[in-house]
Amino acid sequence: MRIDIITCLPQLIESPFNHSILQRAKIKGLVEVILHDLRDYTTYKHRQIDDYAFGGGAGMVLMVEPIAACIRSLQSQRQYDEVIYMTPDGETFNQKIANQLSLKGNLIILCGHYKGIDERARQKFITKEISIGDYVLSGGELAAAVVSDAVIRLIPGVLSDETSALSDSFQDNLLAPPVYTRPAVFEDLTVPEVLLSGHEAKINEWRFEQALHRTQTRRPDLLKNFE
Ligand code: 6GU
Repeated sequence: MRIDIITCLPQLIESPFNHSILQRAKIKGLVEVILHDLRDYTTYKHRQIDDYAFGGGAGMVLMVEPIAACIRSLQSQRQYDEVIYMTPDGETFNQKIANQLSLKGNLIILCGHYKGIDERARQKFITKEISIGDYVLSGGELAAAVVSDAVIRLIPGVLSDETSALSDSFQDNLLAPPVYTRPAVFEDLTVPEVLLSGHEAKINEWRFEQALHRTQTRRPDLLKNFE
């Protein structure tokens, strides 16, 4: 998979891709993440990429031309499956959308900033609009990193069997069960006996019951989608 991220603040999203699982995915050649600085695509003086909103109002709007130039330059080099715009008024991101995106080959993710982007950029280029939840961020960069992380870890080969995405919370609309490691006794707290038993069937049954109980008590809304 190849993900091209367009932003006016590339430094803001560099780090998440250079550590841990996402870094390993890059080194293994399973994903390429390329950051593009929108300012490299403007023809305005002083690398300007935003301007006042027509009709007035507070806040600057990203101009359509640098966005068009950047997306067209990328699209002239390869086919993209989706051109995603990160915006609080997009579809709320979830595991199902992550699963769908993980099957794609090439993605463009455009990060908005300031008061948003010129509506005509959305009309002409954007195929999918994603929000990561009902709260407002200063820009789309952190949201783009969240979406990329959720998608990349689902690409076959990125996770080992041990960390398999199949046992994640939400993958089957159940929250994950509690987990324990050494020591078996910490102060007044012990590890549930069954986990020390070595009885795999019983352990799996216990984990499923715990997952179900957690979901019932914390996120009963998920159970109506339970498969
Ligand atoms: Cl994608 N962008 C911004 N600016 N705020 C958000 C968001 C995106 N998703 C939730 N809040």
